[in-house]
Amino acid sequence: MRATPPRCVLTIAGSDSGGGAGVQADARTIHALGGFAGMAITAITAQNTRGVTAWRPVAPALIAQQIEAVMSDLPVAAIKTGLLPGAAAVRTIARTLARFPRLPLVVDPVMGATRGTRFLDTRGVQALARGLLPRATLVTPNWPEAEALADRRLRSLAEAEAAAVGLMEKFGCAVLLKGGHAPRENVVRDCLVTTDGRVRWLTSRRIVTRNTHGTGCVLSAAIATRLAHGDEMESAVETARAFLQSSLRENRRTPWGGAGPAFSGW
Ligand code: PXL
Repeated sequence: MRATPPRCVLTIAGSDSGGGAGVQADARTIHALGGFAGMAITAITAQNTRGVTAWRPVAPALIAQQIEAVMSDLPVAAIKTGLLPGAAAVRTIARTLARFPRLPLVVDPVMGATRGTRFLDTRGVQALARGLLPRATLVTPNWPEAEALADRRLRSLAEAEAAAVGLMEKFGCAVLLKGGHAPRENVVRDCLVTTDGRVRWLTSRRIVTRNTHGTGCVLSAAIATRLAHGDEMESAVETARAFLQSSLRENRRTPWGGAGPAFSGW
């Protein structure tokens, strides 16, 4: 018996048929960290560890109806967004979430798949910047996504840090710029800028697996779950990074690799 019920977390994200990313990775992560996952599916992808073979967006009105169904019933304590399939979907989601201004919102600004498929075009990125990021508690761009949001190339850690600070000032939310896509070295350097202006570099050893798609999904879902439990931003990010690293290490033993927690008991 638990003394307290699990905290509900709503993930607004795409479905990955291979289970590596999207709502499938989010749900495993949320459950592993003591949460309960509600899910609003934004797109359906046909994919496996080798890549995306087809995908279709879910109509914005149906995305909004899923969000409303969850929010009108479950006691949601934090929200995360992942794959958003275009400007219209972003605008509808921003409008729907405006009714819940106090809930922590983690935005993973997914623009494409690790292996190339593009999900969000330039208009979608603009809609994200106008509608959703000003409402976010935290945005978690990888290096290329930060370049798109800041509208400039990032060629050094100093430029990355300046861009992360600039995004925090522009949108008024915390920024976690993830270094997994940054110039290759055997450490991963993430830059966290909180809304008090504090900058912290978080480093960890790079963990190589056969297939690391879904790392961003796991990280943002883990942060949202920790925020749902009442953690401060810095501590939520540290716990989520440690969780992702242990999941990656664990998944080196599966034949297919992968980012999220494999399954309980593995
Ligand atoms: O990792 C980005 C991502 C998010 N969500 C879904 C995806 C992917 C990448 O493939 O398929 C559903």
